[in-house]
Amino acid sequence: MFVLILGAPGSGKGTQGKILAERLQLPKITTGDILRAAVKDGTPLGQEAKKYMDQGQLVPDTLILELIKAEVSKPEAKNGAVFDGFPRTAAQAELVDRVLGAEGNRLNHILLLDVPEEELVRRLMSRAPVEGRSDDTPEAIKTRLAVYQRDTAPLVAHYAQRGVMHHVPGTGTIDQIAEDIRRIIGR
Ligand code: B4P
Repeated sequence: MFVLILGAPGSGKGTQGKILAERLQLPKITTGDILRAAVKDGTPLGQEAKKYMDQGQLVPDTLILELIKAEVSKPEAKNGAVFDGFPRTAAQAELVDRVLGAEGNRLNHILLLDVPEEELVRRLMSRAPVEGRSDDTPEAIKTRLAVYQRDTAPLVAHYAQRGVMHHVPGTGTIDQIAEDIRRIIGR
């Protein structure tokens, strides 16, 4: 089973993705974590990605498409995975469809976490002193929310046509939201 968790920055994708992947015993593929590890290790990808991430901009598709292809093609993701933080652009969505389709697979469930913007900002600002992420500054948060509306929100309309998208209210407790997701997926 392939599940995509879609939502704005701060909507709880990482939080719910972890719970879901553990429950379904599937690998979780999180482009944000992979990029942050590359930045930490100072790899060529990390050095380039950092310039965009610190500003709250998306890392360009030219840098990220190969990374996504490699992750989605890994043997451990052959029978399913939870995708968290990608696809974020039309080109990434097209690539995911192509790589899954080549193996006769498709996205089975798309979960859209709905959270109002004031709550998103509150969560990201309260995380800033705890995790020390360089993109949890007021300027970068503003940019990330605007980039989400511009580049990622259009994917919602694209996926809505497939009939596998579910809106999940993302403002309850973490456990309530996880329970909603369990009910939707049926597992
Ligand atoms: P990501 O790591 O994906 O960061 P994000 O969108 O801000 O979401 P995050 O996972 O941190 O937050 P979450 O909603 O789980 O991307 C970071 C950057 O990497 C991007 O800006 C971009 O530059 C780059 N990037 C990543 N993927 C890319 C791609 N595919 N293409 C191009 N660039 C890419 O949770 C936020 C907070 O809310 C948490 O602190 C959590 O504790 C809290 N929370 C969760 N659920 C809650 C609840 N129910 N109630 C209260 N708080 C809750």
